[in-house]
Amino acid sequence: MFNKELLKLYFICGTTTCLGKDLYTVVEDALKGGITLFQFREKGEGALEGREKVELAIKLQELCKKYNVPFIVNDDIELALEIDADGVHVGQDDLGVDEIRKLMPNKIIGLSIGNEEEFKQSKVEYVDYVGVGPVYVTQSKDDAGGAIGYEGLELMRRFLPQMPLVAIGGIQTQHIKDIMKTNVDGVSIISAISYSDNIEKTVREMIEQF
Ligand code: TZP
Ligand code: MG
Repeated sequence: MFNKELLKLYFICGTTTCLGKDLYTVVEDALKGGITLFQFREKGEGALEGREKVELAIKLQELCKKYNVPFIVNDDIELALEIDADGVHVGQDDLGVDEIRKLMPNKIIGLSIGNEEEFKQSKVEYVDYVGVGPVYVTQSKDDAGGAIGYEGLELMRRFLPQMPLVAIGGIQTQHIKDIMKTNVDGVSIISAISYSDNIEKTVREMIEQF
């Protein structure tokens, strides 16, 4: 059974979304601050590929293990299988979650759903949690759909009353209290954490909002 408490403060990052800082240090500081889940999302221009990507993933996975925080891989099912990651997160255009479930019967599978149409085409019975957004406009994902606001989060909660849900997209510390009123289980964040000058402190302040 997936523990939805893990979704509380879900940090997502890769080498292209941390202003050129050292990703290992960024993740270590976020872990020290108290993130509850980490997703390695290595994509976009200049993203690592091949062995470099695998080796960094293994280092980050070992780091997360030290803090007892599960390590999720974005999109790259092959990588997740190769390093025995705790799970994967995929979007609507990736390999179907029914197929992924066959490949990883006991791992965490997360799926992004942005609107009603995507909800209708999603095989949610195969997933452990759903990422819902973007709540606000975001610079961190080129193909993110339009901002869905709190109404979008509330709508997804009506569609999926029992599903662990995590809000995503443009979320800053000061939004967390209001977002949690929509009955999602947590927030997932890239830039408000990775761009911070004091990541550990920022993460602590976020945790205090719950
Ligand atoms: N999926 C929907 S919005 C988004 C992803 C990966 C980007 C979130 O990044 P940020 O910087 O927290 O807005
Ligand atoms: Mg994807």
